[in-house]
Amino acid sequence: MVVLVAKPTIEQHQIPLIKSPKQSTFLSIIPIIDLSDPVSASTSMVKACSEYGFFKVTSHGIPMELINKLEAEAVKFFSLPQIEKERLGQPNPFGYGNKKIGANGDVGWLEYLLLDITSKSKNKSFISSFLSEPSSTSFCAALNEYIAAMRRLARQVLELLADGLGIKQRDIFSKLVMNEESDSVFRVNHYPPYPLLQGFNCSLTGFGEHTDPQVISVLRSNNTAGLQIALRDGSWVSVPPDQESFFINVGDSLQVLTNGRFRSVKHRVLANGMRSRLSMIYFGGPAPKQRLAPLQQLMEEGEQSLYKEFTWFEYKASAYKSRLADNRLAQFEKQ
Ligand code: GA4
Repeated sequence: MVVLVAKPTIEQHQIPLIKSPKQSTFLSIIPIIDLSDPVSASTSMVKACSEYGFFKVTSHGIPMELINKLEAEAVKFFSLPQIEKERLGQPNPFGYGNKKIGANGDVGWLEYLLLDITSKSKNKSFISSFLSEPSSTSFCAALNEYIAAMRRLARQVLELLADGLGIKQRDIFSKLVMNEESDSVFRVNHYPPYPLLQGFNCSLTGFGEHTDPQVISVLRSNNTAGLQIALRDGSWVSVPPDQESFFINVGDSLQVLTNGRFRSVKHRVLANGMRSRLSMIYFGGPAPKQRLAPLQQLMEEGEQSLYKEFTWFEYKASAYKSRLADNRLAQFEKQ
């Protein structure tokens, strides 16, 4: 008997296609910050955050061994049979997710693990059931060690940013994400290959365009391209992958704290079709009751706040009602 199985079509997944980037968009304008020279790092970081809201850090001191260990555990997890991963339930928003991003209809060509890493979190049910499987002990150990390293790196970057802005209180930004109640998230994204697209000159949307709501995001990916950032003129630039460095994104909260001096960068990921991409992102967020408003230390005489006051709790509640591409800060802007 011959069983005809319909070839999976792109439309079937309802995932938007994007024209593949020209090689020229890879021409790198991405600022590279060498952390071994803190004085020049702080000045160039401020420039990068104002111009792009994005930069790459080198000489970060995080051992490749630790990075590779977590990557290998993640690859092992995503290689599990689909049924086993699905047994973990639907993300709410934390957990294992496949193609659906958030709760409002966004989709992408990826599967992911989204973890609540707030130290005081009571919402640990997903992590504990997932991590209580004997097979995940080594994943759990690698995650804990890696997340601790991400917190330290975020702290270092945020302190250098305070230095670069000439703020005496070095921990003005970093204390927001180092606080025990800081609402931080960790995400591992796996963009599987999609070879059927070969020859079509287009890519599937892996993760649609958006800005990150938190203060800062620290991303590391394997050597597969896909990440793009939007410049001020709206054009997209491809970020050449570099598995030995970390990429830093300014989030919406840091844009507010700096009264728009720093730019929360719009970014997206294209699934390139031929090779799988794996990225691991730490999102450093404030505590729920943290009030978000431009820092007094930065305001010049007569300068008005661009934003109405709000707490991270309020911002997050409204962010979770939004679609990925929405301008989430718009409703908090002063007219
Ligand atoms: C974007 C940044 C982080 O990945 C994330 C995402 C979150 C989710 O996947 O649950 C959101 C998205 C992100 C912003 C708008 C809402 C919430 C999906 C979505 C449609 C974990 C986050 O904090 O905000």
